[in-house]
Amino acid sequence: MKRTVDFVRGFERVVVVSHIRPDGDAVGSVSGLVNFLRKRGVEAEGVLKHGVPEIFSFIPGAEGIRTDLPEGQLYILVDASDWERTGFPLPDAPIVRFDHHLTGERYSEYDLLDEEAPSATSLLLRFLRTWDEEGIDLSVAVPLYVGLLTDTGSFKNREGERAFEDALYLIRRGVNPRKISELIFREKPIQMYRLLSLALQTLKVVEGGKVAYMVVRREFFERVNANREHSEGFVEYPLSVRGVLVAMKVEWDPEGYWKVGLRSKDGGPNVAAVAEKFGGGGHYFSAGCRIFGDEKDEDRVINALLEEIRKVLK
Ligand SMILES: [Mn+2]
Repeated sequence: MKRTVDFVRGFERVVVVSHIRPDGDAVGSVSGLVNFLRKRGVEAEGVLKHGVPEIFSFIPGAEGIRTDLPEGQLYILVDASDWERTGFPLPDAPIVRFDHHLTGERYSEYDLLDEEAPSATSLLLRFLRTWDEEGIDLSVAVPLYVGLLTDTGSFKNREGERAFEDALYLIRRGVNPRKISELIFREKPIQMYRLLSLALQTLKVVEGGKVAYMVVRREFFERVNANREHSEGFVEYPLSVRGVLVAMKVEWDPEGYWKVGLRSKDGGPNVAAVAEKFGGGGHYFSAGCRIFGDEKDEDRVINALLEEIRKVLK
């Protein structure tokens, strides 16, 4: 931690980048780190290829995140297992990776990888506390809290103390947890529920009640005038069926692939092993992958996934 702080300190122009189709942890990591670096006098830029989802636009600094990759002396890759996930070509400058995923690429001896961290922002919090605790003001604490809250599924996905210790630390820095939860979970656009009502009609429970899945088809988005942001978190619905151990959401992405989200409950199998079979990755209880192909392949894609799920269920 200390060596990485000293390394990053040596740069004047730093670019912070995370993955395509960013979630709360990606937006929180980029905004929190950029806000901190700017206060330290570093010329920092935050980048997300697909921009900031509307639901996270309240995060301090979100409005300044760019969708193109600027020149920098150092690139910090956050919450992503490899640079390819940013959607940009490799830059001609050093890269360091701060991440909490099990798998992926190493970029430098200063990479910070901690699979125990409940979110990338939790790892980032340790980094920033090592650098200068006084720099963690509300403009840094709020984005870090958003990453922690969303990546832990509102603390449903975590056991042990760390996520709660981090939350307490950030609350003591001024974060209002009720207000942030309301902004994220009680300010949903109505299209999200219209899309959900269509997707729920595809909900199936198989494998003797242990596996549930849901499909989000292209026509659903068109029928209710929804966009890709509106299906975020849908995998929670098949997962919350009583008795289910493994859940998946299978969604057609107009860029030409099936986007698959996988979740496992306490006592369930490692879904990262399933995602890895299809070139994806993630964590034991939460993983994802992309399956390239045709929109008409829906049944074939689902069957291939179910076959791998059956193997890890044994
Ligand atoms: Mn994350």
